[in-house]
Amino acid sequence: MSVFQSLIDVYNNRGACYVILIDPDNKNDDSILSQVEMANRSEVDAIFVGGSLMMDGKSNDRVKKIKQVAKIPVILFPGGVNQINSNYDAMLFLSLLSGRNPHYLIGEQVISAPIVKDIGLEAISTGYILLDGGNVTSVEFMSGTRPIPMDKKDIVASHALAGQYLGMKSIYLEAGSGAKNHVTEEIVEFVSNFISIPLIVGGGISSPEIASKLVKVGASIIVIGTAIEEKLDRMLDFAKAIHWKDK
Ligand code: 1GP
Repeated sequence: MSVFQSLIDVYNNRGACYVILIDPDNKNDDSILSQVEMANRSEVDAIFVGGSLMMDGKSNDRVKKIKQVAKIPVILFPGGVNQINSNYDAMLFLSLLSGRNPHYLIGEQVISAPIVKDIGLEAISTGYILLDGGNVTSVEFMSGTRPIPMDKKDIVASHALAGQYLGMKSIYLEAGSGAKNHVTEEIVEFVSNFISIPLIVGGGISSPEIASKLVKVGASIIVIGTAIEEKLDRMLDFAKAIHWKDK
């Protein structure tokens, strides 16, 4: 079974899928393995690994360690083509649909595609939509693209539907890591009713209560990074909120 299918099975059975984001940068060197061990014990369904910038050359070694310890799929959430390697179970094959920078719409993808084929990595085609979470995010700065204002739900939904019609397998609504404002319930509900492919939602989801509201209005996969980075014991609370159909 593909990694993507395993995620679909989880949200079909449990209401939504729970993913944590780990940044394999040197700032997290001491905490990475404890995050993975806690994820193994906390009903996390998959680990996204990625970041906009790596400050040393050891990120691939850290990914290898994550993969050795993880009992759940490890999925690359790439900040760039340089992060692709064979230690992952799959990758989000992203196109930054909300931007008008051709390099992030198709340029990086053309460079990556032959490498992904050579490695044999499962590519999960994903339309990536950046929303304005109230602060300038790394993605906005690094990609040179503007986020969509949070009150423009028609524009957000149109981008998502364009991604679906282009044949993408999922849509990622991103407020940015550490965002002040997460993607609103109103947008999640509107977009999830507008499209018929899975909806990944992340950025600034700071509590299980917020996660619970977002899954109930249609988020298929919730991504949590910052909120559990320094409070590993909250991981299970998020799991209970996200797997909302569990008895
Ligand atoms: C970023 O959606 C993820 O791409 C996670 O964001 O770190 O704010 O949880 P946070």
